[in-house]
Amino acid sequence: MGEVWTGMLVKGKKAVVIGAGRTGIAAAKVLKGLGARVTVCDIKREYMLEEAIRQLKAIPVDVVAGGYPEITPENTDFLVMSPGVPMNISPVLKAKEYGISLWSEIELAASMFDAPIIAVTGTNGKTTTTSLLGRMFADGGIPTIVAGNIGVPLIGEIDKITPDHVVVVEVSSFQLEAIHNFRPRVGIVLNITPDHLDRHHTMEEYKQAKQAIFCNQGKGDFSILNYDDELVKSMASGTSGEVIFFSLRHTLEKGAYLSGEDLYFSYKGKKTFICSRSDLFLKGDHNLENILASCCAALLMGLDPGSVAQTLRTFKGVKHRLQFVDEINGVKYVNDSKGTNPDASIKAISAYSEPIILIAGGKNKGSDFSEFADVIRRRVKEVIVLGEAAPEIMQALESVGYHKFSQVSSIEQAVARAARIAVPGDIVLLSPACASWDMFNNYEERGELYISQVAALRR
Ligand code: UMA
Repeated sequence: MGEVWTGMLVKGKKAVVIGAGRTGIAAAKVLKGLGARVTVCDIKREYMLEEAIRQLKAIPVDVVAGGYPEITPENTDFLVMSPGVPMNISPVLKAKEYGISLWSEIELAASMFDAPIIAVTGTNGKTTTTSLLGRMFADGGIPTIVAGNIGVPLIGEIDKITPDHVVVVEVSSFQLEAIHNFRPRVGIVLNITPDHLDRHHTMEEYKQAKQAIFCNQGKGDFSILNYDDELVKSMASGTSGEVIFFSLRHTLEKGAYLSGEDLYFSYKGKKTFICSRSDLFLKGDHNLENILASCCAALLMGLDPGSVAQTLRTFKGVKHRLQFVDEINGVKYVNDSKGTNPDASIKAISAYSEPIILIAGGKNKGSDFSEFADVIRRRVKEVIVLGEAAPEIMQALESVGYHKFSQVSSIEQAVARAARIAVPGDIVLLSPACASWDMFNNYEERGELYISQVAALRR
């Protein structure tokens, strides 16, 4: 355990982990390994947690299913929160009342190693940026760990991390909500548009959660911000780290930017050419933002610009994000299951000039669909809606005078209908603008089902 570990010694302590998902299981393993007495609890009933319980019993730790244990100072020394668990549940309120310490998994994990952290947040582009940075450092010959909201709990990776590593972590607003000491060497905020308002309630609260990425930064740390996004730009005054911007529209004295068709990085009076836009494998303005932000972090951490440019020539993006699946009878099928809010799906639609058949819908996270509907009206040939949010999306479409939609009840039906109506030259795009949680455990499951249904069209 690293010297930065300033919290309580874990050995012999009673830890309650909330949530028996990927994070909870990984945290339980580590805490048990460190000698803690661990209880994992989850609101889901036992029959819904069969696989998780099997894994937890094998560690072995205690499990409480179908609710939470009563938290008292006698039975709990500290709580560990999974990201998806909100901060207003009874165990958290009790812990606060009794002064029992409360850890978010990301902060607990970060306190256990000494390697520098590059933390990436924002509404959209986090996963692409995190993956790209991981590739840049690995290509630059630096031992690299990529973890966090990207699907790999950081706490499960700590055994692999040495002080020579660079740790690239995708952090969500959920994870940032519960931090106290988390201090990344480099913090990146890509953009902020409405998302997760069912949990954060207002944009101001959502922004505050994102801004927490900088709250412990100081001398020697870098705060990388999007100059073109007013809300993000305004965070510059709220950090003690060195502010570095990136921009698609402005030439900067300090930061990464696009000038004509070329990408540059300026720092300490020196302007460095990175590469031309045409060299980039990833296309689209939204990806250019992710790329410029990544260049800032990579170059500030000492990577060679030639090596960074080489990665940019070959990096192909991430699964479930505008992922080309197949071309069948002249129709291209694209999986953007990771488009879980209207803004992400608007960007997905905007990435194509071909006629689009869009598959959208799922669980709404408190988003408004009016702008999404307006973009659909202008760019989309037909929409196939599904999931809990289908009525809201259809209503938004009708409000903008768009009627070319139909409703189905599954991804299987959606793909079948899309294949029936598509003509050569069309793109069938799954970009739901919603979370997957009404029908699936996560967006990966939704994307995998889409991919398998597209594959079935060939049979
Ligand atoms: N649970 C409770 N009480 C609650 C809420 C949930 O007991 O009030 C239980 C659930 O019943 C479930 C467990 O908590 O069994 C799930 O915990 P979790 O939601 O934290 O899920 P994990 O599997 O641990 O995955 C989490 C992140 N999930 C969320 O933030 C919702 C994953 O991000 C992340 O990859 C993983 O940790 C590893 O760090 C996913 C995500 O959708 C990709 N993130 C959101 C996004 O990107 O928009 C924020």
